Amino acid sequence: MLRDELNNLVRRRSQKTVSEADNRELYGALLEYTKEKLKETPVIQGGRKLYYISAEFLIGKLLSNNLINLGIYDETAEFLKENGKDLAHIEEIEPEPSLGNGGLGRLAACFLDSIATLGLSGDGIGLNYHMGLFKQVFENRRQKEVPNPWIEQEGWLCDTGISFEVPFRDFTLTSVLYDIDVAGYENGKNKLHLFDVKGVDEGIIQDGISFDKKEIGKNLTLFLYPDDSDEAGNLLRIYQQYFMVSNGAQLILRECEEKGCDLRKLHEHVAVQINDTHPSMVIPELIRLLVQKNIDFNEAVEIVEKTCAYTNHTILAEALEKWPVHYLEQVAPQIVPIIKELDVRAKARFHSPDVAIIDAQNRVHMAHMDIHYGYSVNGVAALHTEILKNSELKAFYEIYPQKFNNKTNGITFRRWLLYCNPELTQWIGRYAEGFRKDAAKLEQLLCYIDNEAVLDELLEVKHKKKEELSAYLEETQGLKLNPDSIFDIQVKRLHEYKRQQMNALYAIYKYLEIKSGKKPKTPVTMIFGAKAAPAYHIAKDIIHLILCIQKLVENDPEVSPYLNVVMVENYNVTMAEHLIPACDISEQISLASKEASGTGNMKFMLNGAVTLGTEDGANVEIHELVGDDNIYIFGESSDKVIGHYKNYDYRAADYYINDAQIRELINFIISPQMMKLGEPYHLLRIHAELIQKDWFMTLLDLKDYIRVKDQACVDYEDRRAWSRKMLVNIAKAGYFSSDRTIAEYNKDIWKLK
Ligand code: 26Q
Repeated sequence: MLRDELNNLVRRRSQKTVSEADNRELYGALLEYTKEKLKETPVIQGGRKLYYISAEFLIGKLLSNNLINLGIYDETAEFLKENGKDLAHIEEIEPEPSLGNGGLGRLAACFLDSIATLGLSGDGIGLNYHMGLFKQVFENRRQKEVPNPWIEQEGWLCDTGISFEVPFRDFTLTSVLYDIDVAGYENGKNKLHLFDVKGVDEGIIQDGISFDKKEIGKNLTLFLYPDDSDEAGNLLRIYQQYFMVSNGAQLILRECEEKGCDLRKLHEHVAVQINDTHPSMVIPELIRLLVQKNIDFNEAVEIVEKTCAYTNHTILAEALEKWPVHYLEQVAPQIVPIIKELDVRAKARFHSPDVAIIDAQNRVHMAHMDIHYGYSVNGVAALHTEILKNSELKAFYEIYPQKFNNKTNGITFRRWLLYCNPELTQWIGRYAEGFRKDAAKLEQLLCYIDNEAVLDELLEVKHKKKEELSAYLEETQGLKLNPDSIFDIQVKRLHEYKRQQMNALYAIYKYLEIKSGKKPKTPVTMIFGAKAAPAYHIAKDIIHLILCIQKLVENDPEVSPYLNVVMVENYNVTMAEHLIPACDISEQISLASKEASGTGNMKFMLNGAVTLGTEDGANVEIHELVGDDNIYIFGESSDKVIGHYKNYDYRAADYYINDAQIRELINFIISPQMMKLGEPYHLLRIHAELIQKDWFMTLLDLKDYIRVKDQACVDYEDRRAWSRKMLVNIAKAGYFSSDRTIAEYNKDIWKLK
């Protein structure tokens, strides 16, 4: 069947046989074929329907993912192979949409996969950014941003013909709705709804990713979160958010009415999950639309309260959205009186300024609106939720204890195991049953903890993935890696709290060690991958620092046989799929209390990497699951760190002055050799930052980090013992399946069926 259909399709599209067709032609045929199969897949039906609203859906490439979920991946790959073709090469043709920044967006994509896989009725609502997030290129060892156009003539987007009017203060925009089918793993399908603006104009992009921020009708869906460092950028962000939620709310009400539901009972038919505060305006917008439909204001508020639930992803103050009322008035004045009324009611009930929606400076605290007027508030890892309850949102926890709950994040094992690591999947399949549908079954692997033959096979799988990664990076980025070295990987958005700078200081330490004659038994390859927000200057300086160290090591024949430092360009989902299976040491080194959860940590664990991390986010739960022997923990506890912030008693300069080793590493940043390779202005700035500010306490944990990381490298030498650690990590990773996470959301919050 599949073979005949594909043969015919290729012939019809390109008048060629499969073996004659090139990869682009084959990609086109596979896309069309898969879309047809998706069309035939039944839409999941159910009682209550979930709408997961999110400004980001970092979905990654979709071809293989869809083939896997439709149950036709193996047959397709085999058929292509018979014709001398390689599916891995064909899928390289597919552009990767970058509709997310990082963790929060990727989580939304994993959730859609699991919602459909569990057979729950739930759609995503978001925006169709034409250029997504920027594409990162390196020039003179610095990050430059260029657009990432990903929408092609033929792609996964389906024009629905649905459109809505969205009223702004000065004009009204018409939307167009594109859908992407989301197939569950051997189950029915849901949809990802991406709204776009009718008159969006890619022609207004000037050099790099700059464009006229005032032409809202032309720029609204051009980029994901363009520069929020100036007023025009902030306003555009509010335009995007309101456009998303107004369209979303109109779609939700329309679907409800089409089903013949009574809007007064909206909450019985609909659950809206608000992914961080970016979609929070959906609350006043739903109220506004219900009132427009002749529902009394009080009743509308009650309905919405029973419909909306909020997920918090951060405790970083600068990422908690607080919009000045006059910004909202400029963009969508129609929701301002509603927000004001919600604020008046909240203030009448609770007098503490800590829980006000509108503060004394006339700013709207989006999270506060969500908590007062939603029925659930959740954090994304156990520690994170505790911090929310005990400090960050303490005042709210005191008034609404019943609303608070934890939902530890998860990842879809279809993409992060079955797809990206078929070799490991096969190995698991020899020793465990049923893990594809029930991730907890991975624990069966523990029976083989002392089986040397099984442990050696696991090492072989890892080595094969390291060879594959080396070949891939050489081919795509011209990087040369030694697959016999330890692969130590830190890939995630660049942020000071994630402390890539601490890892860079380790690279300097290792470089100086080797220079002084202390050579590691096994060479070490340190791999970085990270994008920095365009206006985040210190983050860009850290990238510059890493790229300079890369060059320094590369140029030094005394060091380069033992140490290799590489930063991959344009780290994205596709790159992650290549890197993660090849990793030995997973770097999860955020300052304790700052990383809400992390999800890369889970992907690495699942692929047999051992975590080197702080007791932060979901690392805490990984630690509990695998035990002390199968993880490397270092650094100050979150309680202590929170104490330092409270007491203002951390001074980086003290560490610099009092510790000769720390001083040596920091000063190396501005050594003559580094200044020759890099731009003095930027190296001086990061040097000064680390001594004078170091807001995320790099120097606090640096020595402990070096100690524990060196220990991990020593332990790596005992290959069997290391393999045992790998096995335990894989066996215990089942808890981090997003299927488990979604089952919990459904049981505690959505109650869909
Ligand atoms: C806010 C205001 C103005 C401009 C931009 C933003 C903004 C944009 C993106 C704020 C936050 C984000 C993204 C946050 C994010 O990705 N958080 C991560 O979410 C993951 C999933 O829960 C967690 O695992 C990570 O720990 C958390 O950092």
